[in-house]
Amino acid sequence: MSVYPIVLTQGTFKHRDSLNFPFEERGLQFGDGVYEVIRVYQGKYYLFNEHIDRLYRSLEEIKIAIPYTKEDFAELLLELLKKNDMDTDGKVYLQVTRGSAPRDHYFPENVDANIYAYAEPAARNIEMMKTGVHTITLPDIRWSYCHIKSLNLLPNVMAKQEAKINGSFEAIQHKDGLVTECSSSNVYLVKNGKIYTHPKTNGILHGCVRIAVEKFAAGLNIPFIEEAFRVDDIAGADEMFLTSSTTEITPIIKVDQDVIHDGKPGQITRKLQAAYAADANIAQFSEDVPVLTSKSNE
Ligand code: PSZ
Repeated sequence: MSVYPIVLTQGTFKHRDSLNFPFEERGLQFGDGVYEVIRVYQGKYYLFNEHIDRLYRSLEEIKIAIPYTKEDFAELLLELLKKNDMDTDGKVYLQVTRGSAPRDHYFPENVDANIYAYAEPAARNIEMMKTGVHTITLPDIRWSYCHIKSLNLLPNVMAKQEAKINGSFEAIQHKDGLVTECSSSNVYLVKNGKIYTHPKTNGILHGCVRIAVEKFAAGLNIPFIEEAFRVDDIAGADEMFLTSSTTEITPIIKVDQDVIHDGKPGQITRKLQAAYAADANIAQFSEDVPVLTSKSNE
């Protein structure tokens, strides 16, 4: 199955085939909107409030008003899973644009935002999380408001495709030699028992999994340092990993020509993966670290 049949649109539920937005649509013509991707495990949202909070921050930044409180929207998104009897691992994509109106750069007046959300199955990529991934480095050519989860993903798409062409999973982006984030994930470097990652400025998306990782690190007494590392630091890294709602915590074992930690995921990465699984109440897959209970990282 691709997408579950019932989708949420403008506050009501419809069959996915009956959705039709006009071609004069702000999201389509200007990328004038924002989105979220929320992880679902066994039919239950993970880091749900974090995603809702970020959605509302993004909307506020680009001045789109929607007729729902956070609680209303959360209720609708919960209903979406119920209407589809969703009980698998999956994800929900949701998008809000400034609406449908004749093409004009000025914001249209008295036009409703277009809102839709749909659910789809998505298995955890256990193999990738076990073995780790290869990455490349690229200059970060994006705009100055990367904390907004904007629909304008052209630079991200170009970077991700460049990674693929080079036989890699992701592209690590950098500005003036300082690492910001990957094309669709946050990135971290471990050195001497400490985790380093870019501070939560406008230069990166403030990842929901990153919030969780910071919490796990605190529970494990691992220093979490919000300081950008340099591309030059990568060759000497003890471990590296990336995070996103679908890749969870994935080890990075190669960056360009540099092999990280002999090409094997490191112990801190493994501990964080175990903490994630305990927190999300999902299967542990790593045998080389003790299984944590959810209590142990509270
Ligand atoms: O399924 C997918 O392809 C997904 S699910 C989430 C993402 C991709 N990306 C989120 C993201 C991002 O696009 C950028 C530029 N930086 C960081 C992240 C991680 O955000 P969270 O942890 O909220 O998913």
